[in-house]
Amino acid sequence: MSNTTLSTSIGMLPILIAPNQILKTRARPVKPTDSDLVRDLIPRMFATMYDAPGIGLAAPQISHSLRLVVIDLMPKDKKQPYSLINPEIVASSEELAAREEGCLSLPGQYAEITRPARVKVRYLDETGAKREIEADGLLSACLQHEIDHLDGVLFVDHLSTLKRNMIMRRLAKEQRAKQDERSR
Ligand code: GNR
Ligand code: NI
Repeated sequence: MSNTTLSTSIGMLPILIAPNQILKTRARPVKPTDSDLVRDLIPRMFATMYDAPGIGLAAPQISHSLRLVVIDLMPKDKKQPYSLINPEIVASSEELAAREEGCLSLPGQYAEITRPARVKVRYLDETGAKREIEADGLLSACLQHEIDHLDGVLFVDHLSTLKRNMIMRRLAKEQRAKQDERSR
């Protein structure tokens, strides 16, 4: 079996790399008629995220402009998977927190991002049940990072134009070098 066939059969999906118009677009809400699609996408999004590896993945990153996110912080191989449909931040703390962020759509790029320290997020789980999470620390940053993706926002959009341009140029350069390696 070819490599491409293997990743397809396991259900993994290619991750879009910035700049890409889908990553800059506000995703549409999931509606009841999307249930078959969402049931198919959730396990494939987890497979893609664990393989990457990453701690979160938003549907626009796999070319589906839908308000759907998966998260698993995976502390010492204890899996705590969350599937979030139509997640909304309903409260944010005044207090801010800074943390180093990365993104599977900006591979190899990292920056310290300041965000509200705590958030309350309302969403539907994979069974369609209404849920709420109150998060701080890494989960809070990850929830905000993923919900940003649904609004067409990347972590670099929280930086100055100068820092954002530096990161985007470095990413383009590294991606060109990778492409050159592949075509050699
Ligand atoms: O794997 C990821 N790590 C991460 C670290 C700090 C804050 C957010 C994240 S999410 C990121 C995976 C990703 O790109 N999700 O969209
Ligand atoms: Ni990301």
